[in-house]
Amino acid sequence: TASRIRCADLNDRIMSAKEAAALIPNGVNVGMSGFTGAGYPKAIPQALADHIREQREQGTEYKIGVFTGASTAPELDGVLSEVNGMSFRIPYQSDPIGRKNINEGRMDYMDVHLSHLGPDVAAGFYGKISVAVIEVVGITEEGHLIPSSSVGNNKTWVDVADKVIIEVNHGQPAGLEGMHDIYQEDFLPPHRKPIPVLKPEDRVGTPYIKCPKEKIAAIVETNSTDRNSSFSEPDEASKQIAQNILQFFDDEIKAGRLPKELLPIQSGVGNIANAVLAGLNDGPYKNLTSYTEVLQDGMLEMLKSGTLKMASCTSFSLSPEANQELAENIEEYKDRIMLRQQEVSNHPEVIRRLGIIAMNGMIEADIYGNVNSTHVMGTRVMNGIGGSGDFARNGYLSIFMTPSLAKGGAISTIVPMVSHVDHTEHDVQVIVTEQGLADLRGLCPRKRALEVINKCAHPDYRDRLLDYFERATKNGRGQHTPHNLAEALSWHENFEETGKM
Ligand code: 0RQ
Repeated sequence: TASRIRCADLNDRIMSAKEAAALIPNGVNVGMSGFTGAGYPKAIPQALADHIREQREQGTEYKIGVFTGASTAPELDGVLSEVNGMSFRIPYQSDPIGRKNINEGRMDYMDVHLSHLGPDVAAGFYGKISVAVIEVVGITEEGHLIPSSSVGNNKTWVDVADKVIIEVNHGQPAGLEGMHDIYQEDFLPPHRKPIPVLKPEDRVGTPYIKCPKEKIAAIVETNSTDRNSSFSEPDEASKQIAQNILQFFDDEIKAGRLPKELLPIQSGVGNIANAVLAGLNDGPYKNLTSYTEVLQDGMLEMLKSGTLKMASCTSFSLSPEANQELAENIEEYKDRIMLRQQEVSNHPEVIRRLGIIAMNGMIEADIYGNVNSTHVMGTRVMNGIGGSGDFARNGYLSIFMTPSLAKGGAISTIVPMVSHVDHTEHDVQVIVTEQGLADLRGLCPRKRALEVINKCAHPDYRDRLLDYFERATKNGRGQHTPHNLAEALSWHENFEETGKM
């Protein structure tokens, strides 16, 4: 079915993944498509990994820098991590082998706000990106690219690369065409203009990525779906977290601080976020909107039930079952889902204007409301900050959620001082666990501490936290944000030494 390549001039560039991978020189930076397991190239990274292995057997170290939208899948991050073929990786990633390489010091990784990466690359902060490898569902008559299940940074990669290598994936629904909105204005100062998104559903660009035909160096045809994993059924803790957030929304509506359709919601990745969406779907809401980066199962359910009127995102992150639901009913979803590039889905200006309700998972929070989203025990990266900072800093409401315990109770997710800071106390308004919800708006640090400890900490750790705080208020040091510095990180140290905080 060659009809997905509608531009006959490009037929001579169709080749095998192996031939296309050979066009990627040793040592270059490559911009690849892919965002939370959706829309990543599926054949070329594998062919490249084979090439890297062969080169190594012949004595040549062959590595590339890999820039994406966000996390990908075993076919990209997995295979390239396995051959240790990435000298540099940015931004958000979640591959288990890649994570091991990073945390054991074999791979350089840099974590950055997702809205920043595209413009910063275009500005030249990261050096040259020579090659773009992009999955699409098709190529138009003019040679423009129809993105697949994610947009991510694809527009930027195509703009800045000298060579563009395309994977046309026949396994992605052709019906995705028309769901994308690619903003074409310049993002670089001093030419930046206001982004005219005044409502989540506003279209401000074109449904395809413009690409000069002469840049297209290779086209590889593939036929497979995104390899997304299923979400686990919400457990009791997740359900209780969802209930606590729903109660908070009710109270905010009653107090006149939120309209009854709420404000556009953003929801992070992971099982907890998905459970919160399920809770919203079971609640009394109708005609909500969403302006988010990832559309996961819970949001598709909400679109189906009418709880959600429309969703703007940059990527899908669906289970195989939800993927099938989308593919089979894509015409019904078409004008209710929009996929934008991540500079726009996560743009501070738009997030601030629309008044987004940001809901993100976290690793831990401290008693003053600083949040760690990325590092286990301060040193080992989990996934990355993703878009949580874009939304938390700029949203109307910034909510962080987690169960109060991790690893079977060996870890309290509420600690005296976070072991790594992603979101400072200034960007965090609400912290929620299954124990309760701490509303930190308008509270000074000492009051925040009592609110967080009393509402969110697990009873097994609550008294120890209160004891820490009370002793800190009597130690004769600063009383704005009381701390016992030598003890502040002792809980993490305990865990590293004994396996329990
Ligand atoms: O580990 O997988 O070994 O069981 O972390 O934790 O509780 O299942 O929660 O799936 O919601 O993920 C912060 C990682 C939470 C995620 C994080 C361990 C826990 C488990 C997962 P196992 P849960 P979730 C939009 C927004 C940053 C990016 C972001 C994340 C695993 O939400 O990556 O928000 N956020 N982006 O056991 C040690 C602790 C722990 C801990 C949890 N305190 N210490 N381990 N875990 N707390 C999307 C994008 O930007 C792309």
